[in-house]
Amino acid sequence: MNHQSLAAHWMPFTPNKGFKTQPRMLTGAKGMYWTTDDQRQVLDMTAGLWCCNAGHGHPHIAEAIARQARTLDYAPCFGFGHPLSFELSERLAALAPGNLNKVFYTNSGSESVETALKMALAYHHARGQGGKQLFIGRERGYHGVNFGGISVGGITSNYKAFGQWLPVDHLSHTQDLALNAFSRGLPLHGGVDMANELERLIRLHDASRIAAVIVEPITGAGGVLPPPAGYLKRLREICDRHDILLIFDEVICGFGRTGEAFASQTFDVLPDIMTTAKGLTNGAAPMGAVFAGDHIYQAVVDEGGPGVEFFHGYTYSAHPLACAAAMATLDIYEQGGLLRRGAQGGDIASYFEQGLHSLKGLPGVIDIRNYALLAAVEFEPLPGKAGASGAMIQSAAWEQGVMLRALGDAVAMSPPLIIEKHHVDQTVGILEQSIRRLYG
Ligand code: PXG
Repeated sequence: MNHQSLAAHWMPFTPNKGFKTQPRMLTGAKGMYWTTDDQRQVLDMTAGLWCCNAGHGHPHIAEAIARQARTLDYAPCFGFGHPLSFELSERLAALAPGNLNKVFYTNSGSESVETALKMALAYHHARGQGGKQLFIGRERGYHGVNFGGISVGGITSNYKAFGQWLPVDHLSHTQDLALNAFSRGLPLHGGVDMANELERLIRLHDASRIAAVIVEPITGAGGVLPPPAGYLKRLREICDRHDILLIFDEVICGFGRTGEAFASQTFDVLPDIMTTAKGLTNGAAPMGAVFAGDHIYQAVVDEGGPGVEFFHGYTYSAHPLACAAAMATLDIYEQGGLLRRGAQGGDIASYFEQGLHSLKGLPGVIDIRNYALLAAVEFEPLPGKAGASGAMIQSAAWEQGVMLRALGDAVAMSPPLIIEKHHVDQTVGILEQSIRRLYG
């Protein structure tokens, strides 16, 4: 492929000019490996973009999508239905914790976040509390790229050119290297104190103005930050005390990433609304799902007036091909016990943890953190090039046959849940070489 032919595609979240002079092309994928255009096999330690939890190229999913395309390619979802979306919803509600029994479909994590924020506003409005319109997000939180998501999100580069168009404030992020560097599993220190910052924000803004708090149970794109012990429970307690909804953005954490179907189960904290996408279809079709508690549905729908109760939805909500992909994906997750395979303290997560923490002491490594099958290694910023080292380590690892995710001065890993020990060995070996090459 000559470089001229790359000109028309404006690529997302990519240094376009850099990519087009040095393209990295993926042409196939199977199990744990990508095939590249120069016929290399590259180990996928990122599950695509945190989404291919069952590994790539599963024939059961491919066949389900193909069969569905031949049977019912599309069905309008406003005022009409198709049986598969109801079947899928029953299955998802059974998998979800507590009273998160109502499922609303979107096409992405970003749309799931917008949907959850609107559900929160609709809930308060329906209960005569329309003044509750402010959202509390968190520094370094990633909630997609639409205007609501970048407002509650806490990654400056994602909103600085676009603004924050919702009334918002943000909790501090939870990374504290002085307290918790090189933690294995949940960081042990400071969780309750960090969550208590929410009390201060409530005093500042007043509970009568606050609709919801939205956090990722484990911060993902902001650097893989497992919550310090006690943090999420404390957030829940404070929200309950002030009639503030708690939204968990489980777009990355959902579908087995933390060793249960959902992180709310792993950490035993039940949100009012939960956003998902990614692993829902194993990345094979675009789809998101928002899980709402029965109380949300009851206030907005059951007790709503006649006619449309929630003025929200997408042309492709509950798209038949995506529903088919999700059903087949759930089959695979269930058959292999895959959703629990990566649990923290289990065989493969412990091996992963051991392997990564063996890199402690290498030059330039300032933190290693992990929970279940999520991990990050963080590097000292290079002089005059803060934020660049992750991409440099990523490039070096890519050349040696392992795909990592670069996040500023860190690399992140979120491998498919089918990962085996030899994949961990390969990754740790190549990481060590790449780090030595850069930091000598
Ligand atoms: N919420 C969370 C927690 C996410 O991680 C989204 C929402 C948005 O999902 P969509 O499907 O709209 O992309 C995400 C997505 C990265 C990276 O930097 C992370 C995501 C997407 C792309 C890249 O590693 N997360």
